Amino acid sequence: MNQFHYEYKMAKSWTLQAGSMLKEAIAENIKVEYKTSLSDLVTEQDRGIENYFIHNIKKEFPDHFILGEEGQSNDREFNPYENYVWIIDPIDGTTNFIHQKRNFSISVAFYKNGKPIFGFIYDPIQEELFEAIKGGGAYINQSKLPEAKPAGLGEAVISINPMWLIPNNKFDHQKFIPIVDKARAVRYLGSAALEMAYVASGRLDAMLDFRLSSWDIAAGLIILNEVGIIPTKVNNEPIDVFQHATTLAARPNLHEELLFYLK
Ligand code: 2AM
Ligand code: CA
Repeated sequence: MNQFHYEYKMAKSWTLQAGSMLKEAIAENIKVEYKTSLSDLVTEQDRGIENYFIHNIKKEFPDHFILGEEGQSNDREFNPYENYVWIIDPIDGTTNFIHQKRNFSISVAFYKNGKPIFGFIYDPIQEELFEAIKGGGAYINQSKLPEAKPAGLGEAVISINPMWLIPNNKFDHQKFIPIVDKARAVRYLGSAALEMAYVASGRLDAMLDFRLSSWDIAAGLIILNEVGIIPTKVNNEPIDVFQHATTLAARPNLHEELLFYLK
């Protein structure tokens, strides 16, 4: 990792700075725009924070590429499996940012030739920085997160996107009935990145979400991996961070138990 120490140091300082900017922004009037529908929101902060990262990355690392949710980097076509790639979600949980002014995060990950190097998920309201360097363990602020322990569904608090619990064209919603029935409790936070960080830190025992994008999961995958949790798609196929994916991240045992109901 020594090789990427400078990238890591810069990424950490940009992420914390971006968090401060978002914290300031929620005290102001947030202007909302719609992307594809009334529930697909974007704000000038989504674009502003993404541009902040793009500006800094291009200045420091001009040969690196950037994948950001708002797509503002204007990178020419590139093969993510053969380059240095920064994967940025400037605000994960934009709806929460607008409505709740909390429960959102900044997700930043750095990959080399398709392989994870490091990732950050920052909740600027709680001032919680989840981070991991591949092979170096995962941390919340300065505290190392322990290896994930097994758990059964009956003692698990799990996060499910409610859209999966109603008839939908992606998945048979009836498969979730026994899961909701048997779980100790079901929650939904609304920031996929934070949900992954919460699974890594034991606040949630599992999270399930659909059709997530690279920027929603890139940092979370690295952090989870460091505590011994390997997220998969809900059909148990491996996740390729550069493709859309359903996501099932759960403690050992619970992952298998959930797959049993989802098959
Ligand atoms: P976002 O806030 O960065 O869009 C709940 O909405 C979770 O699903 C969030 O992490 C959100 O990320 C993600 N998500 C992915 N695609 C989405 C979409 N088309 N509309 C709303 N949320 C989406
Ligand atoms: Ca976003």
